[in-house]
Amino acid sequence: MFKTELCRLLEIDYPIIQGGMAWVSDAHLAAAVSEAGALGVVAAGHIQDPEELRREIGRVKELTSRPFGVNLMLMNPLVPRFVEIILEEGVPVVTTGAGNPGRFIPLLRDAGVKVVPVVASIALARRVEREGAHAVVVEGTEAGGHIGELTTMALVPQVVDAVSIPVVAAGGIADGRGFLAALALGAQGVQMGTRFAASTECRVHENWKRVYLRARDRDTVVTGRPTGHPVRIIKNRLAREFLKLEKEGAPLEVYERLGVGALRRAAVEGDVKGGSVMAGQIVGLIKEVKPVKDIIQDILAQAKGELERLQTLVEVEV
Ligand code: TUI
Repeated sequence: MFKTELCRLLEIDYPIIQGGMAWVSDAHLAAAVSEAGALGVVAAGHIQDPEELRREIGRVKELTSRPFGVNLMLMNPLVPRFVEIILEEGVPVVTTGAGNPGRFIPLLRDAGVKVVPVVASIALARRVEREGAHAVVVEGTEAGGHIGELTTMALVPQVVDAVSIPVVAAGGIADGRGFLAALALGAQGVQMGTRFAASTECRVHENWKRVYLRARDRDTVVTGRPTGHPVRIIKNRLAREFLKLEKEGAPLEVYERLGVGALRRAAVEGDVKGGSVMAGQIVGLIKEVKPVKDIIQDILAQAKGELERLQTLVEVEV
């Protein structure tokens, strides 16, 4: 059930990728997701010592023999060194975000690494396809963290029509209905971040998970638009400070000062009022923290049930 081209490409059982989340998705979460038959992804966005990435990759390999990925947040200046380590360590899959991974694709591809950039536009999807990407994650503005302008619903089918490589939908997906909807839009799979952050195996601070469980539909906001790097976070004290500065037209350095260390403060120290709690709009749907295996199996079961329900709508009466 639900085996797609993406499963064959990445050698996984289910067409589900765990989003790379700086300070949130470590070896422990990634290995749990891979062990459950999807693709676990270690985030490198927050890593400041390349040898720490090597150790993190080593930890995943100790915990699972299944395929996994490393996510490169392209604004991190250490990315060129991270790429060397990824090649040395034989990492099977690389996902990228927050930029154009173009110059790294041939290097990775030639070494047998599957490259799956996260994009938020047709232009970048086409460009990375030309440069040799194996698939693209198309991320809608419903997603948490750094985002683009278009919704998943509008962007996914447009990218599906614009490229020949498999498309993976991201942004606003956390259950079997979203999964099935993504396939209906022409995607070959989904990537989910917020849902996996609220898993038992995720080692983000417990306060972060509590905020997720309490969050409702309108509890995320987009901050940082004036900086050119819009970021979706939970509407807390920090978010209100950001929005106030934006209204006043404060100079960019002021935002930057406020933003430094904010994600770490929330994810590691549990300061969920003064820190940056990144979350997608679908956070309001999440009612319990559960094991990664249950998250995945519940999605597949719900999608199957919903598909059967839809099939009754097209049955011809005799
Ligand atoms: O990268 C993400 N999500 C992220 S990265 C991150 S860390 C961060 N923190 C504060 C500010 C900025 C980053 C937190 N969440 N998702 C993938 C993604 N990539 N979404 C949107 C994009 C994107 C946007 C513009 C990719 C490329 C792009 O333009 C590239 C170009 O040069 O054309």
